This record gives sequence, structure tokens and C-alpha cells, in this order.
Amino acid sequence: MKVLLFGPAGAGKTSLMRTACQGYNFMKVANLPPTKGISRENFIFRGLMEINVWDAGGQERYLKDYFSDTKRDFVFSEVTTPVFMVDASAPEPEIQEVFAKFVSYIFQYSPHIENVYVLLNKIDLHDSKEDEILKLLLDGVGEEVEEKLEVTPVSVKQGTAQHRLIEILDTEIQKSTLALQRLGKIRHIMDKLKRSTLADYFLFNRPDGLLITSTLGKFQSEPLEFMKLELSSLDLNIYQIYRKVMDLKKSCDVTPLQLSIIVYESENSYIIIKELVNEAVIMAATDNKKEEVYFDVMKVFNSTEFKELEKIFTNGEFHFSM
Ligand SMILES: Nc1nc2c(ncn2[C@@H]2O[C@H](COP(=O)(O)OP(=O)(O)OP(=O)(O)O)[C@@H](O)[C@H]2O)c(=O)[nH]1
Ligand SMILES: [Mg+2]
Repeated sequence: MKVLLFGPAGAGKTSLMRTACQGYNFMKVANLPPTKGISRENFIFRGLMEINVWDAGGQERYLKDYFSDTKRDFVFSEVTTPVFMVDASAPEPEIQEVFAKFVSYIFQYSPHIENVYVLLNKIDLHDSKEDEILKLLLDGVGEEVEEKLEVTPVSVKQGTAQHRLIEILDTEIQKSTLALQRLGKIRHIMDKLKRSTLADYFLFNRPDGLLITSTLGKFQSEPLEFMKLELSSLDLNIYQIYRKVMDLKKSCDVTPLQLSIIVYESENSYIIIKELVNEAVIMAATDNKKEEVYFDVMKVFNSTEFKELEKIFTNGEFHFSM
């Protein structure tokens, strides 16, 4: 999957990529330098589909380069998801030509493309003029192209641009047999886990923090940024104690400690969280707080089914070409 993020300088393309795909919050990316040429990032979206994001720096000299005879093919071919982003508070006339060239090369070099996504960004700003900028863009292309445009006013700052990008990528998942097969396999195993315990299971993807699937079906959740189990410096005390304990027990078996499972409890249930080989996080929510329910979940985390689930995230299934 090649997602091409294109548009004039300062539109917010890199901010969008960093916040939607790499779990940064907007404040952390507020001072990004302009992107030099094309920056490419690979990641697994929702744990199901490998995505290559091509973030094309929009400064004039780079645009000229992308449109040149020698570079055009490289930039615009094999695109699966073209996304054009503009700063809605800066309706500059030059944008019209950039957009017209962009769509024309997209349709020429990636002829199977059905939709071009247009994001009018920064609508959080008081002086944003999304109507004006949309008119500018549309005036430069024909009606036939217009029908293929999916235009959305968004804001990376407020989070709506990220939601829109996730929505766009979700429609790509629906078109990918490979991604759906993988989802089918995961669901099958998750249902098996549920059958042997009184608990529901929720699986989250680590890179983007999105829900992959759950035994209660799909639901909307805010992307989770914290989903990495790590020992904090405070916990280092535990390591010192553990070493002493092993010393007292005269055991040579001193190995690094890892945070493996986190257990929360409410009045009526346990929420148990475990990492799957660094790539995903599983959460179990028990139906009640009976001892055996808790131990059943622990057993499930050591079961062959669980190992199968881990294998899906380690067996390099994604290492085919883009
Ligand atoms: N107010 C506001 N500012 C935004 C928004 N999105 C991005 N910005 C700011 O716009 C500036 C440019 O953002 P970038 O993500 O670097 O823009 P870019 O499109 O990658 O720019 P190039 O790499 O030069 O093509 C940064 O200061 C961002 O913080 C938004 O939704 N609202
Ligand atoms: Mg950039």
C-alpha cells in the first residue's frame, strides 16, 4: 500500500503522519522542520495491513522535481491512496496548478485509482477559508475529476484529520483480501480464548494504538498512546530486591525483569493487560471477580492458542514487497 501525502509546504502533511501513524501528540510535532524531498515511513495499520506513507515535502523546488520528466514515474506510480492536503487558511493561486498536475499525474501513472482524497486542513484557525480554497482547486480540474474527489475540511490540531485518515485506511482494509484473511484468523483465535474463560478480549495495535478486533465486535476508541508495558525507574528497586532474593535462595537464575502483565480491578471485574511480542496489546475484561475466572485468563495467556496469536504478529507475513 502506497499512501502518497502531497500538497504545498506547511499544509500539515508531516504533522498528520506523525500524529496518526506514529502516536505523537500534536504539541510534540508543533515545530517540525519542512520535509526535504520525500520521507517514507512503513508501518502496520491497525495490525492488519502494511502501509508505506510517502510524505512529499511541499516546498516549491521539491514540487518541481516531482513533476519533472525523470521523477514523475517514481512519485506517482503504484499509488493506492492519494491524499492531497492544503492549508485552508492560505488560498494562494499557485495551489490550483499544483493540484491540477497532481491529479493528472495520479490518474496517468496509477490508472486504477478510484478516489483522490482532499483534506482542507487547519479549519481550527479563525481565518480558514475552506470554501474559497475548494473553489480554487475545483476550477483547475474537469468535471470528470471532480466526481472522483473526496473532500473533507479537517484539523490535525483538533484530531479530525487523523480520524479522516483512519477512515480512509479502513476502506482500504476492506478492499484487501490479505488484511481480511489476517483479521479472520485473529478473530477465530480470539473467539477460542473467550470460549474457555468468562471474559472478553480486546486486541490493540501498538504503532497506531488502534483496536484490531475484540470479542465484542468493533467499536470506536481513541488511539491509545500508552500501550507499552515498561518498567519505570521506580521499579528498578524491584530488580534490586529480586537479585537479593535470588541471592538468598542461592539461585544463579538472575535474568532481566520485564513487565509482563498489568492487572486492574474494579468492583466487579478484572482488567488484565498483556503485550504480544511488542506489536500488539491484549486486554481481557472479566465478567466477575471469582478467583477461577482470573486464573482461567492467566491460563489462556499461556495457551497454545495465545502462542498462535503471537505467531501472527511475528512470522514476517508482511515482508513482501509493497
Ligand atoms: N493551527 C493548525 N496548525 C497546524 C495544523 N496542522 C499542522 N499545523 C502546523 O502547520 C505547520 C506545518 O506543518 P507540517 O506538518 O510541517 O507541514 P508539511 O505539509 O509537512 O510541510 P512541508 O514538509 O514543508 O511540505 C506546523 O507548524 C504545524 O504545527 C492544524 O490543523 N491547525
Ligand atoms: Mg513535511
